[in-house]
Amino acid sequence: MITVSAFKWVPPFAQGVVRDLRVRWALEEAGLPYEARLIDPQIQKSADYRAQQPFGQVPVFQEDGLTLFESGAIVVHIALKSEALFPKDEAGRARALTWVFAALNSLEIHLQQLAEIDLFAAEAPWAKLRRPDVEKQIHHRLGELATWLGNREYLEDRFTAGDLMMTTVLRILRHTEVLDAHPTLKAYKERCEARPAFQRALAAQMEAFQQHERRKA
Ligand SMILES: N[C@@H](CCC(=O)N[C@@H](CS)C(=O)NCC(=O)O)C(=O)O
Repeated sequence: MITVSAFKWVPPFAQGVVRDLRVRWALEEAGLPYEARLIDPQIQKSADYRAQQPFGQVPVFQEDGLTLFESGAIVVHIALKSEALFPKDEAGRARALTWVFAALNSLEIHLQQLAEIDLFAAEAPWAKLRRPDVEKQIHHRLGELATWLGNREYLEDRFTAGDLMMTTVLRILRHTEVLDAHPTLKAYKERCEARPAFQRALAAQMEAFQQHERRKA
């Protein structure tokens, strides 16, 4: 059985964007059953967990003695097993992989900076100075992405792991109104989020948090 590590609970600002969501979504698209392995800060710090994820983060993917970390690597590993995520032809697969990297390397690094400023340092003087430039750079990148997308439904000629990754990256902006300035990207993100596999993955992540909250109440 495939297992995916995920947090027992995170504060509301993080619920629905924790990175095990990408892996859950990929598994749902591929039709591969899995179990979530819920962890807490104590497990995160443990030597056993660090042997699986050197930084103590989620997600960790385990299957038949194979242990993987890094959501990008895990999604690619799953995509290689399923035509639902990677086209069968070599060129199509390479293009989809390109978009996985673009999401993580060309978009996420900028979007994550904004999230860290807003969610962890909003009142810090350095953050107030830095934020306008970060937001400007994000609008620039999103404008370029919107130009690429044009009237297409997806980044290539069909849904792939690249769209999965790009959607989860665009969700990092959900605490802002930044995407409102890029209506085609907003519609693209919502189109991908409307997929039943995404809805199941999101519900599964949220269910763990809700269960934890019910137990605490
Ligand atoms: N590059 C890693 C990032 C993983 C990551 O940032 N995980 C966060 C949750 S979204 C985490 O575990 N944070 C807790 C920590 O860093 O201690 C990946 O994509 O898997």
